This record gives sequence, structure tokens and C-alpha cells, in this order.
Amino acid sequence: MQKTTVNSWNEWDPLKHVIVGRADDCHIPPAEPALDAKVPEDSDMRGQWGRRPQDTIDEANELLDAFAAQLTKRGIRVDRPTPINHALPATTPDFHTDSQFGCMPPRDVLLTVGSEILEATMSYRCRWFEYLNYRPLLQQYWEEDPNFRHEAAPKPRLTDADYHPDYLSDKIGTEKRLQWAAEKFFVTTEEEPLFDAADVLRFGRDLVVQHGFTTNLKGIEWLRRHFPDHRVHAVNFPGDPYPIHIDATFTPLRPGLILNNPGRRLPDDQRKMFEANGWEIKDAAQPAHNTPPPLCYSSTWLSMNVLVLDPKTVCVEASEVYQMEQMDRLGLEVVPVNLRGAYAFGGGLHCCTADVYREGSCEDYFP
Ligand code: DAV
Repeated sequence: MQKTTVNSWNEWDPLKHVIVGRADDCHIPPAEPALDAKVPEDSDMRGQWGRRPQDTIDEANELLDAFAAQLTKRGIRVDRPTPINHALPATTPDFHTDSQFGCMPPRDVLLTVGSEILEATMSYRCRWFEYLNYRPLLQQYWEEDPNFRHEAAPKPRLTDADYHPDYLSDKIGTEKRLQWAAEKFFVTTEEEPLFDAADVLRFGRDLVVQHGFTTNLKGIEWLRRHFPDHRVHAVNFPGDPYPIHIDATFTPLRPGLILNNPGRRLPDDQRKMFEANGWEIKDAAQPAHNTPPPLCYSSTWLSMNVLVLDPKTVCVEASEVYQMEQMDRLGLEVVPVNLRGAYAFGGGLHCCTADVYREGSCEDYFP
């Protein structure tokens, strides 16, 4: 078998090697502060937890397997994680939770920057051990690629001091949530560095990181110190009452072009670096659905959670007709992929993958 080389500097260079998640044994975890803050107040998930129904696990796995096969057919090497037992509780000296989350989506945990894959701190207790699902692969890459840097951010303690108690209610209301988001008052405190990998977008020398529920300012500062050759930019999207993960909000498609969720507009002062360098930020097309599928944490905006295969080719979820049309108008070849039946497991096409190798090197797009 072909030996691994880890290399990926951005979200759009030609993709040659990728990890696709698995739905095996995924759980809806019990209540905990950071997770509850994200579950929409009107969600069917409020108050329930346990192993996800087997028929939904089977359906999601069929879709993920088919997506992996589609990528393989295009000459992309696909690796799959090795699920740990997510029914086991997670206990550390600082906290206990009765189950874990799952081995989806890999994008949340693994941040690939050049020849490095960094395991994120995470901010949910139920996701504290999630990196273990990917350890067999990361160990293999480490054996095969002498330049691979396997890194892990300091594991956070996740005591109650990490969470603002104001968010521990399911009756906050959207108006208050939007006000808090605009004030950058999020569920996570600044007790210690916290970040999810899915809050980071890679633009060569620049990393754009969302400050929100799952990533705090100390997490962003940690990334800044950890990647001294990069410029790290904090962004926030005041229109999002449940701000976690940047990849249903801000989606670079190729050098010079980004889709922005029209309800979660990047504030003017944060647009400057893009505009000054001739980048266009376009409103994403509307989602094709009015509601997320059952038992889903994410919003309908997984429509824009696309996987770019190269600057001319993009995977879009097959039912997202408006998003596909828009890609077509933008001159991209669209590869439709059925994935909606797996959305409940943590996200769309970008979420359920993690880069291992894209051609190309570290470029400066914002000189
Ligand atoms: O719009 O619910 C989902 C992002 C998942 N990684 C949203 C954000």
C-alpha cells in the first residue's frame, strides 16, 4: 500500500487523501453545560440521551461508506477511524459524564496544518476522549511519514469554571442569544484554552478561527503561539444564536472566493483583510430544507458545509438543489453526494471528513 504523506495547507487544493468518519455506536450524550447550550431550544433532542437508534446508525454508515467509495473512485485515498466504545462513561479527576459522543465528525477533532495533525482540546466533556478513535490512523501516519508531526493540544480540565451558568437554561430565547452572540458572551469562559478543530479554516499562511461556543479567546491565542509562522485571525458571526464551528457559516471555495451564510454575516471590520486582497465574499444560497432531520444538532445550513475536491470541483449534498445551482453558476463542477441521512451524527460533507493530503504548499493569500 501507498505510504502516507501528511500535507494540507488550505480548504481547496487538490485532495488526495482524506479521513471519513463512521457512525458506529454514536450516542446522544447526557446533559452537560457546553452541549446543552448548543441544542436548539425547540429541538427534539432536549432531555433525551442514549445510543442513537440502530436503524439511523446503519443508514448513516451506508451513506458514509458510499461517500468514501465515491471519493476512492476519483482516485482519493480514504481512511476510516476505529470506533472506541462510546457507551463507556468518561471520567477524569475533574468531571464525569455517562456516555461519549461518537466517531463523527472527524473535522471537529483533527486540524491538519501542513505536515501536522493537531488534536483539538474540544469543549464538551463527552468528546474529551474522541481523539482515541483516530489514534490508530495517526500512529500509522507517524510510522509511515518521517515528517509527520502528530500534536495534541493540552487536554482541558472542563470543570464547571469553563462554562457560564447563564447559558444553563433552555428558556433563554433567540433574542437574548443574539444579543449575547453580538457581545461575544458565549457559553465557554476564559478559564483555559478551548478550541474545536472545526472552528478553524486554513488559508495557507493565515488561519481564520471562529470565536464562539466551542472556541474561546484563549484557544485562539493557544493556536497563535502554536503556529508561530501563521497569522491567526479571530472572527465571529453575530447573527448566529448557536455559534459552533465555522463550516456552515464561512466556506472558502477557491483562492479569492468565499461563501458566507447570509444570516451570519462577517462584520465589516473583519472583512477588510479579504477585501483588501481582492477576495469576494458571496452570500450562500438558501438551504433546500426548512428543518434539520430528526435528532440533529446542526442547523439547515449544513447545505453550505461542502467538501472542495479541487478549485474547480466541489461535493455538495444531493438534496441541496439551490446550493448546487449556485456552485454551477460560480463555475464549479458539482459532485452530488447523498448525506442528509447522516447529518444527525454531527454534520455535512466538510464535517464528516478530515484532510490528510492536498497537493500544494503554504501560500500567502493576504500579503
Ligand atoms: O449551522 O448548526 C453546524 C456545524 C457543524 N460542524 C450549524 C453549524
